[in-house]
Amino acid sequence: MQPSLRRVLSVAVCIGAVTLLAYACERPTKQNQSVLTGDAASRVYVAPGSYDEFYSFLSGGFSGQVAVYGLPSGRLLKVIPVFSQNAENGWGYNEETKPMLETTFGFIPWDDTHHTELSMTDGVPDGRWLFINGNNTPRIARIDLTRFETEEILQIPNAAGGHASPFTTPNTKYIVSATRFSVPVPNTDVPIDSYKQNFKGTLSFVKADEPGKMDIAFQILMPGYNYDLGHAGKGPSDGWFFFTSYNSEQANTKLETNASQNDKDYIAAVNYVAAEQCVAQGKAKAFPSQYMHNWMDEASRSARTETKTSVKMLDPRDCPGIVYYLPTPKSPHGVDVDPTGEYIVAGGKLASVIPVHSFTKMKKAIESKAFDGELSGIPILKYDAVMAGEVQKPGLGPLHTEFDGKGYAYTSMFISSEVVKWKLGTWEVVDRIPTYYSIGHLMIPGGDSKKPWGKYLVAMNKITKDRYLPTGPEMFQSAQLIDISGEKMKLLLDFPTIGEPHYAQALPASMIKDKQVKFFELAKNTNPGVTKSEAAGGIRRDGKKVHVNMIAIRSHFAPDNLEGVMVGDTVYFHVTNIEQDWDILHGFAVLGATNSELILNPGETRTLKWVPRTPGVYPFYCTDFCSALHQEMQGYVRVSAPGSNVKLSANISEKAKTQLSRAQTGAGPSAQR
Ligand code: RUQ
Ligand code: CUA
Repeated sequence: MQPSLRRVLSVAVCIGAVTLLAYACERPTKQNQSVLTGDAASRVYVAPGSYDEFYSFLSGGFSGQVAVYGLPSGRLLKVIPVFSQNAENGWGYNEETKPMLETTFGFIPWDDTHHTELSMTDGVPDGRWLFINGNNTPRIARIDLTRFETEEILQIPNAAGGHASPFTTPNTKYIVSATRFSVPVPNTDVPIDSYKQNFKGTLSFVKADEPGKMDIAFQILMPGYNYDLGHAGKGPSDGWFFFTSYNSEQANTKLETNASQNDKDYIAAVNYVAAEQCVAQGKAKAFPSQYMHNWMDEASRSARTETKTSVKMLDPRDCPGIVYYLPTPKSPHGVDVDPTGEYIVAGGKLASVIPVHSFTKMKKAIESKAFDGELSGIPILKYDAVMAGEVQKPGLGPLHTEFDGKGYAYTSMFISSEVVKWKLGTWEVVDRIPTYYSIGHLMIPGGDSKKPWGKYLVAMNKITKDRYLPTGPEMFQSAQLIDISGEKMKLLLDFPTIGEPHYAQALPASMIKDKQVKFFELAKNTNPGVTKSEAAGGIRRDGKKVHVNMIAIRSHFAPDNLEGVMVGDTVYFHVTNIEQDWDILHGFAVLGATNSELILNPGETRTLKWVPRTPGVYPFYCTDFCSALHQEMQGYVRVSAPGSNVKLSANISEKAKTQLSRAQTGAGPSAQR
């Protein structure tokens, strides 16, 4: 849900909901609350020093990042910078990470992250990677879960609004991305009202099983609708992918009304195994497309970037049998496949029921050609031939569904602000619980996989209103933890969240907590600016560029006095944290720098670019309180007027002198240079 729509709808929503469904936007009564509080407190209490049971990964929405919370406590463990520059640790500001944010549109310091997705093996989260989409400038990022850092970003060409992304196939062979906004493909200058003739959608299948090697395997050219969300089949439906679409009206203005005309829009069911075969048979066309691929080189911890120039584009007309349309009521949003792989659940934002399709019926309907015509060469299956059932009177505004692995489904109802629990197969509603307020996504750990850990559910709410101490016109979004272990859902905890979380993923902490990298090995650091010992530090001029090689260790920088820099120079501080110990970080900041600080992981080199404008003496210091003498961890750079004859020099510490003389007499480990 976009912020503007969110804001417009929110008011209507809560007013509407209060009158329509009195329980929806009410606060619990005092009495209720204390009963709830007593029991709930013990369920979410994680004693100081103890660990949470689950890691949960919430998208940061318009913050562009991912936030990691422990469950059940709701404690914020980390913000992982992805698509937005992060001044807190220099992501996207230092020279090593800037290339990660390069695109064919240039350097982009921000994006809107919507959906987190854990890598899977045989349809179950395996704890290797977390993927996240950039919605505004379509991209997919891979985060390595041994270090909680973004390691790779792939741009998606021929698309705009990478919303139906980054959902995975059961073995993470592919991650998908589909166009939210159809655009001319290739994008050219045409009248906007030529939408119906010129605008197209694309479904991208991205090869994802090898770190550092993400690439577009192929794209499928689709009618110009808005593609919204997707989920892979599993078990019997393995090999298929399902994407919701809306705006089958192909409106290009006032979509609010114009794209809500048709009674049904479509879920596109894609047989990607058949598509792969068509590609192998040469039925895809080489389609000139510029897009960038950025990745972290492991040894230098520096980003690399390459520009690709072509994709393989498949037109369903050239490859019959790869896409079918499942008619689905009223502008469907989410599409979720149950753990058995048989049921495909749609969230028709404006529908009065939750429609569920059957994969078995879909296969039969395809065999018996139970079609209702076709669109751009894509057969439309008959609604009655594919429908498994409809959940009646679920509430208002169904968006997303997750599963507990015990035969129940849980759907978020945006307009009536509640989670509705219903039974797969009988389609009866068995329980409902209000959320505060206007729930978007919901998440059960593993709840989109073959084996959900169906103990908790997290509701991610768009509107917080009166739930926390007020903080001016804008309140944080909020998450609510709900116990789903029993027959009745129980609200346990509220916690505020950064940005606007859309989707989330979670897994048991035991799967990844002992695999964490504690520091990077200095001996293996191949960053061209690395300094591996105090004696190796120094300063070097290369025309108007000055390179400083410096180490950081408790509690000093070496060298720490630099002279001979002139106005007109560009200075690169290559700082290496030579600590080899867990969680011992240093920072680096210099007076007047127009970017952020550096934060240095142990064993890592980071480079700060600095252009001094006036002569003077400029201090630098460590920004991360690392030791008792952290406040002593500082130094100076002297900057002279252009053409000055101050000699370029870097002081050398006593320790470095000893290291050097030992090296000269062969009495110890040699200084590395
Ligand atoms: S979408 S709730 Cu990306 Cu549902 Cu936001
Ligand atoms: Cu190093 Cu503070």
